[in-house]
Amino acid sequence: MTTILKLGGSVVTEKDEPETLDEPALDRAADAIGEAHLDDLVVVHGGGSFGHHNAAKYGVSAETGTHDAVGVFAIHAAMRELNTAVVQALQNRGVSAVPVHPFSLGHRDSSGATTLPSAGVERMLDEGFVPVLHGDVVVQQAEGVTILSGDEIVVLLASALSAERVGLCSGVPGVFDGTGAVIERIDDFEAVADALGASDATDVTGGMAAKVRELLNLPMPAVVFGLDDLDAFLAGQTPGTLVAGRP
Ligand code: IP8
Repeated sequence: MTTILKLGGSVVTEKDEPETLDEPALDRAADAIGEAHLDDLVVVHGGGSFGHHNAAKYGVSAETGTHDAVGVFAIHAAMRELNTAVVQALQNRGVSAVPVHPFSLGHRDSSGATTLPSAGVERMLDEGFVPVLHGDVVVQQAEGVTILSGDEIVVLLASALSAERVGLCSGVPGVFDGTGAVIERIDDFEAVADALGASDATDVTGGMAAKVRELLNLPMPAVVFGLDDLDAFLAGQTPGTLVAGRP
């Protein structure tokens, strides 16, 4: 049974401090993953203060690209640094984590449709590894390079690998409604659109609203929850918000 777990950038980094890890949070996440001993686990992590500050600095977003190789490398290098920290935290708990860098794999056409070959990730799973991917830069026709969010990677891989379980460990305990309560289940974007405000920190890929939109495109349900509920998710429970997908 394949599980895809995204660790949000706001979970594993100090989102408002450029290129700063949230080490206690990363340790907690890595402890939970290490203790769960899941077979067929793919981890994807977001950009947090490593990706988004650099993307903003070089004026790159999911839609607006750059041909400035220095900027491309700065964003990618920061994400590799964060990826190394995540892989090492997992390896320290005995998890067979290995890095996978989407910039070297994927590409986009001029409409923004992304191709991300998954055969290598599948082979890694077959060989007992835990691939750890990350939000990254991606080459895009007519734009140079744009941002590929970890959420989009989750959606692409969940479909390609026919994942049974998809979880997004976020900086909040689920998707909030207008009153600040966690919405238990979302079937349709319009029903919750008003309640989903923009992210409060620099986030070039759109915060919770974009996350929910992406997840509603999945052929399987996905679960959005906070770090306190990571153990529960890995144990097979459905904490936080269930986003129904389009089975
Ligand atoms: O935090 C964005 O990934 P996300 C990655 O999953 C970069 O949206 C490079 C900003």
